[in-house]
Amino acid sequence: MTENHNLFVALRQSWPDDLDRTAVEVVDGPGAGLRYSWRDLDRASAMVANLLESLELPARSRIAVQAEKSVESLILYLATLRAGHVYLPLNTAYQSAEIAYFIGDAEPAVVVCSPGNHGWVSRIAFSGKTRHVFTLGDSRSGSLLERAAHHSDRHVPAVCRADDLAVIIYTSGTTGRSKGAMLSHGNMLSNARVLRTYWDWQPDDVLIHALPMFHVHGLFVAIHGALINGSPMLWLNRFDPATVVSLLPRGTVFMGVPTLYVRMLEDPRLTREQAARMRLFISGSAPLLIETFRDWQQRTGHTILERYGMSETVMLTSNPCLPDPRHGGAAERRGGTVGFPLPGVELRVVDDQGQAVPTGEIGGIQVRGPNVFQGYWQMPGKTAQEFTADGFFRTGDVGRVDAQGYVTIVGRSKDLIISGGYNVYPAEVEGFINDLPGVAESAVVGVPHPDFGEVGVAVVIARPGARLEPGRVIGELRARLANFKIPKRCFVVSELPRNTMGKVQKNLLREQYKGLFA
Ligand code: MLC
Ligand code: AMP
Repeated sequence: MTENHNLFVALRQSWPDDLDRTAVEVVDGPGAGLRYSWRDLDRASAMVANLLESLELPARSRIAVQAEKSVESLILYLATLRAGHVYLPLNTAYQSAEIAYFIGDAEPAVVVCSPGNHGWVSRIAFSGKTRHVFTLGDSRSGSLLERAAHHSDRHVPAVCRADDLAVIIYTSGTTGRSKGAMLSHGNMLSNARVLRTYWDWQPDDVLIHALPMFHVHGLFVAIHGALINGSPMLWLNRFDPATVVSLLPRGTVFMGVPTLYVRMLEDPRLTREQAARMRLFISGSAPLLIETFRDWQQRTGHTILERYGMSETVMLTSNPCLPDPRHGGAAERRGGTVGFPLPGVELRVVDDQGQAVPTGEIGGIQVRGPNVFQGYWQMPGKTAQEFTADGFFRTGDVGRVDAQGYVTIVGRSKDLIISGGYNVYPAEVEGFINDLPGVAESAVVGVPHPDFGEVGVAVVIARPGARLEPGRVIGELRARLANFKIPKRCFVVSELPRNTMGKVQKNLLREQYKGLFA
């Protein structure tokens, strides 16, 4: 018989024998207090999978989802895997121009959106190749669940190969065009299995889940971690530092981007006693400042474990949870580093000619392994460019590996701002600014920010004779772009610094504005 590599099957195998135990307890929002058992997840995902099958979609159809975080959206994710289709999560902050691009590019057969957005989302979807638009609210409302209610709660998972697509995650592009990173069932399963061992998941672990579920961190690292270990989750639809701090005595594992740790440190109730039952705090998606790492250690007695990954590769490196025999039993979680390449991940640091640099020297990070994606959706040229002849993926991150094997990220060769754990590509924002009336040119740069780590600042030149108000520029962008991409400040200037080739010197702008939010 063919082996089934469907990720859902592997996750499901790890659930407890007693399916009536709690799998998810909702802590906030309209469903606060609700408990979902493992049986509930199983039955409800079967019903939604049967609904998807009743639509008689072509195999591996894209199911695009822009819905508020809820346990039902988790169920929809599991149902999509079960039915062998391809899940395409979209940030709830995306506005219509962004959604129109993703739907036009991915051509999903099904779009699921919040009830409040149904009007404009369905207009976009039906003007393309989408045949079905369902709604899903955060209070168990909407047409998706209404329709699923008529379907059986038993379902045999679709048979998938390891390299069959399971998910497409859009990552913004350096040229402004977003690229859909295609991840297979095998990519995600290999990573989930490695992390289960490397982070020493325990039978009695309880995950506090407070991240959004439309990106790799909240969806794959956190949810797969709990589901492949059969561990329950304390579920927050929105991150709130006070709520997480109050939950610490009931949890054992927490995952966050650095902003979450910065905000929790501001809560005076964060103490050693409060965090005494916790086993593991994990940080990633953006650099964790050494001050945050130390403050956390001092306040809670716990050493945050920092790890590094990306949408195209899921997780790549991690500080050790247990002594790592591959590195002489090193057990230290070293602040400022992202730890060791995970078992099975090959990582090398190269110079501009692609030659490996000596230990400790800085260069471009390249990676290879079973976790590395299948390529960019419908961009074979771009995909080919990002891989070396021997199959390593060029991450666009710049770093070094020390003599003990610890990897440190020192920067990025890609022009990328990471704000509160979300990626913002300056070229995309500049494109929108340049389209505004009265704008001749613009440059967007990232500057340090105490809460978000880094935020965008726009520097704009007006057309001759035009008068530009910084506040108006920002106001116009709000209607067009996801809120986290909006520059926090805008300056109208008469010229931009340029090098002899005429290229804008963004390093000088970064230097000039670096103290804005100090
Ligand atoms: C919100 N705002 C942001 C922002 N989030 N500004 C810059 N950067 C951000 N990340 C702004 C809004 O525009 C708004 O501004 C104001 O803050 C309040 O919005 P909000 O939605 O109420 O914010 P809040 O709920 O406080 O959200 C902050 C946050 C959120 C940190 C909780 O951004 C978050 O959940 N980040 C996690 C991102 C994540 O999961 N990344 C993983 C990527 S995967 P205004 O002006 O409109 O009031 C990846 C791979 C890997 O990178 O390795 O993991
Ligand atoms: P994304 O495209 O959203 O998956 O973002 C991936 C990028 O986030 C990586 O290429 C890195 O630049 C960055 N990143 C992830 N984790 C870390 C980390 N621990 N430290 C520094 N940068 C990180």
